[in-house]
Amino acid sequence: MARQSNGVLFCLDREDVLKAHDGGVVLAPVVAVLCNEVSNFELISTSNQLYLEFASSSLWPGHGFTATYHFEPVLEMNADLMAKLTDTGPAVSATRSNCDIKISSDMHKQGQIFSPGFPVGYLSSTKCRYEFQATGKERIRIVFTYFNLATKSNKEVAKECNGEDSVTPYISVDGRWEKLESFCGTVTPKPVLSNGPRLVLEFTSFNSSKGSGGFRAEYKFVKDFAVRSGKQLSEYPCAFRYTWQEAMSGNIHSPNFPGLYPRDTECHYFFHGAVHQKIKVHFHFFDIEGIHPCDTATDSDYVEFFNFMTKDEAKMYTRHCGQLDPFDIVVDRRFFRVTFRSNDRLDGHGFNATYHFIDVKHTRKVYPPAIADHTTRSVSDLYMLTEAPTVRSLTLTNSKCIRMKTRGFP
Ligand SMILES: [Ca+2]
Repeated sequence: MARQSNGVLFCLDREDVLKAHDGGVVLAPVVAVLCNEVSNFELISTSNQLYLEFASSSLWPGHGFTATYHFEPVLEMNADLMAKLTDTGPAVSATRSNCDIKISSDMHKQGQIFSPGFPVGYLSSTKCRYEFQATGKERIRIVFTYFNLATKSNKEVAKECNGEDSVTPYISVDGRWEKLESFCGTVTPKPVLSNGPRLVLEFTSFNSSKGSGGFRAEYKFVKDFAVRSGKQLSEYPCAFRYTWQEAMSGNIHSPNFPGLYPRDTECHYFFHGAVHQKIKVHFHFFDIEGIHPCDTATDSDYVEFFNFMTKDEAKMYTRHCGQLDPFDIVVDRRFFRVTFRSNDRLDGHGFNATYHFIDVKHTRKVYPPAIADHTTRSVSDLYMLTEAPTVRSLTLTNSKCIRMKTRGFP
């Protein structure tokens, strides 16, 4: 199917999708929903079963999909790897000819990695690859807990890492290894989250550390995209639900915030209020790589807001991208959805926001019975009025008159 130049591109509402469940049954957690055009997408199951579900209900024909599959043995921890993960002394790094490490989530769900010789120091002309492989919904998250690499200029932060000792993350995009921003100097980098089941960190030294200790980082195979709030829904690759019963207010943020968000990622945040509530979301920070109108023609990532649950309802949706000052979104309905979507190039730091379920105030006055059939009330009474059996009409504050039928009206 041809790629649309604008409009809704995420997979949630698409009629033609390929859904992958991490297990042998349809109830197994959904790890990927593919739609539109995708190439070289890789999926690694957690167990020896994977369930693919293809559905097409649109009126437009497509070319479908083709894929290859492999049955692979589970990687196991060996003595050499154990030594590399736990032995960080300078004697080991001096004699070790190969400091490359491959870590699968089958072995460890979390742990630490170090530069060679940490914390004493590393040698010159060293190159180490730390290769990670996740399964299912997991992504690899790296959080640096110590960072002190030697720089030529001895400045605190080297502006460009060219020719400097550095750590560089690589991710797999369309089957190619793509380099992300390199880290050098002494400022601790922000967390890194992979866009799929593979991530490589490459440590390169040109000079000996000269007293700089190197780096230490925690790795973790995470299923929650490092989103720390709401209830994660297993029927989507990345979705979280927020209800008024669980919390009247709280925080939401983009995957891996405050680090860069991962590429090719779609996350949904669903808000469910009570009948008499509206929803307000205040964005404190907003940095989504893209330019207006935030569509595919401009290669933009975006955040989109919806106030409808099904396609049949009256719709409101607005799309945002770029670096924006703090702003509010207020929805006079009990349902709200925020959808984040990133493409396969360029990154931003995402968003951070606070949400509130707000009880609509009932400012209704007491009127004499004689005018009970035609009276003027504020719009905030709307929810109450729909429950009242004797009301025949109401006037909104913008002077439009709406005639309503309610229960009990003759
Ligand atoms: Ca992007």
